[in-house]
This record gives sequence, C-alpha cells and structure tokens, in this order.
Amino acid sequence: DSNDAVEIVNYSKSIHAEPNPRYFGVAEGKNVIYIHLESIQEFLIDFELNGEEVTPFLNRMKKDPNTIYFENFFHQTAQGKTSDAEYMIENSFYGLPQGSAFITRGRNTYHAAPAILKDYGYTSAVFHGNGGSFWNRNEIYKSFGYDYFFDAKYFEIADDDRAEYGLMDKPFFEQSEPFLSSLPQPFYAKFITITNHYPFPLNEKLASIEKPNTGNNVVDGYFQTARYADEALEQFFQYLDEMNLLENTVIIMYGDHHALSEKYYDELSDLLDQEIGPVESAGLQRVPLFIYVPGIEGEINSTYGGQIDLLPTLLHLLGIDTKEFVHFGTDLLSEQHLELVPFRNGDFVSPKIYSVNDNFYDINTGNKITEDHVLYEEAIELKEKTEFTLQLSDQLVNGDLLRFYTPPEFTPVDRSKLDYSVPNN
Ligand code: GP9
Ligand code: MN
Repeated sequence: DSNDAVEIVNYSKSIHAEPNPRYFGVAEGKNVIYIHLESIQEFLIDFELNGEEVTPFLNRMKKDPNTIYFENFFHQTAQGKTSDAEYMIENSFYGLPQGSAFITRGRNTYHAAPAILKDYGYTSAVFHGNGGSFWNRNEIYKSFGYDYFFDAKYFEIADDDRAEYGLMDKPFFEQSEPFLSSLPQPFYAKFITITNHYPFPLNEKLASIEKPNTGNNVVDGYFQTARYADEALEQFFQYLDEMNLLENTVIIMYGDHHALSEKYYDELSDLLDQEIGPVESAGLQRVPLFIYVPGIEGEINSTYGGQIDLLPTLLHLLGIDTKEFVHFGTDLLSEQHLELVPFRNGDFVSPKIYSVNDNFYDINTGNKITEDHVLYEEAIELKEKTEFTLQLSDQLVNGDLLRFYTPPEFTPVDRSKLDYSVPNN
C-alpha cells in the first residue's frame, strides 16, 4: 500500500549518489540515442580471431576521444532477457525473478526515462524491426510514455532481409533514418538490434569474417553475426555524422545479456584460451557499455556497475537531478556510486568479491571466502544489500507502488494520448 511506497521512496533517497560536478549537465539539452546491442558480450571487444578483429568498429569507438568505455559493466537480466535489460534501463528497477515484467506489469504506473524527459521538452521513440507485440512492447512503451514506436509494420522486410526476429540490422538502420530525421529535437531514441541473436545464423553471402572452427554452430556463428552487427553500427554512425547528429547527441551502446551460456563453455574456453570456473563464469556476464558524449574527455573506466545504474547516469549527464525519483541503481560517474552489481538470483559481483551460486570468492586469488577470511564480513554485507534491494524492487513492481507517489514536477503519463499505428496518408 502507500506506506510501502513511502518506505521505498526513502530507501531510494538513502542510496542516492550525488552527481559528479565534473559530469553533471555536460550533455544538457542534447539528443539521446540508445543502441541495444543484442547478445554482445564484453569479451568480443578487442578480441581477435586468427589475428583479425571481430568488432573493429566497436573497438574504435572504445578508444574514441569522446567515449567513456566501461570495462566492468554487467548485464543483470533473467528470464525476461532483452525485456529485462530494457526494463532496467528505462526505470532503474530490476526485472522480476520469474517471467518478464514487460508482460506481467505492462500497465503499471512508471516514471520512466521517456516520461521524465518529456518534462524537459524531449520527444521519444523506439525503433525495432520485430512486431510490436513481442515482449508486450506496444503496451508497456505507452506506460513508459514513449511517443513513437517504429516496429515491423513501419519497415519493408524483403525475404532476404528477414532474420528470425524481424528485419536485419543493416536495412533496419537504413530504413530508420527518415523516421529519425523527422523527429523534433531534442529526442530520446532507442534502437534495438536483432541480427546477433541466438542461434546466430547468417547467410554466407553476408559474412565477412571466417568462422572459428570449434564445430559448434552456435559458437562459430556468433562471431560472424557479431561482425555483421558491428558493420551495421558503423554504417549508422556514418549516417549520424552526415546528419551532424554526432555533435549534439549522447549515444549509449550496451550489450543486453550473454550469448553463450554454460553449455558452450568448452568451445569458449578453447577460443579464449582460459579455464572457465565459477569466477570466470561470473566475469563472462560482462557486457560492453559505451557512453559517447560530444566534447567529453573519454577514458576507459573500471568502475563496477550494471544495467540498473544507467538511468541515473544518463539523467545526471543531461543535468537532471534524480533524488526525487525511485531508482535502484546509482550514477556510474558519481564518487558515491556503490560498486555492487546484484544479479537476479541473489548472487553479485563487486571489485573484490564475487558471489557465485551463493559461494563467495576473493577474485584476486580465486579462493573461496569462508568464515575465517578477512573479506567474509564484507561479503555477508554485500549479500544482504543485494537481497534487500532486489526484494524492495520486487515489492515496488508487484505492488505497482508508483501509483502512490508522484515526484515533484513530474507529469504523469497519459496512455490514452499514445497510439503507435501507422498513420494513413
Ligand atoms: C525480440 C528481441 C529478442 O524482438 O528483442 O529478444 P530476446 O530473445 O533476446 O529476449
Ligand atoms: Mn536480447
């Protein structure tokens, strides 16, 4: 009830991390483009297969003078996969332990990024080459306050351009361009890619690097579809450059979740030339995060963080205070950012300690942390924080508790004004 809402608002305020003055507002009024990198894991970045880069464009972006690249950024998704990643990014709430909040909580009250930014004059849009009902997107995007949803029905999908979940990335970005350029600025736009999706099939004609030969089609295919995605991104950036959008747009690219699960660790272990034990397996939940901000001083940032942290990070870059919003993550660029990344099963990673299947590991030595270990107390404390924050997030989501709380100066979403059908003229 509303008392629970008060408790959660207070919790959110208690974990709030003050913005870093060096970054607060550096992107004020700029456009925002999110690019959801389907199934891109961090190990691909700078990885070479037979002496050849798999993702040459992303590797270049990592070193771009305007990019902050996060090398210790983790996905925190569960059964809701892509939709869990989106849920965290738009709200800074966790996905649910079972199922997908996109599907079961599509009509909750939200104070999501598109609605927050609307109060600052932004127009919002999602671009995705699959049908709008997948993951219940066409419902929940309204609850988030998205003005536009360009789904499959806005695109022409030739047979050759069709992937299992919709339009292939290259034609997807190409066909999105006129819609993007028609949006009033500043805009908040999200592009959800698709080609690099399990089981990673690709027409040989579209492949531009050799597969590895582990003999496993999923593992081998992954490198070719990842390269295809990398090329699609490069082409999209060329377009953004031609449109002069690179000078007034924040571009955030993130991997949504892992591609290769434990089932594929034998092959992966050969390719990465390393054993994959519990600590390495947790480490493999890293996904790349690129935050490109025109004019900023780029760097490789080693802060531990996860998808839950993106919304407050972005809002602070845009110069928007987040203290009155209910968020479960904290600004990655804040001095007060908590370097604890909870996973949905109650495990976590942090700079010194990983919890894997409820066992704690000292990641410097790889040893288990048992009761006599110097890090034991800290491990227990991190475990308790992990469980507490997940539990409060679930309570908020399951109880639809934002019904009982409106942040000052926030305009609630009016779903009835939103319509994603193709205008007929
Ligand atoms: C479907 C796409 C894939 O539209 O976003 O979702 P996933 O299977 O990765 O959850
Ligand atoms: Mn996905």
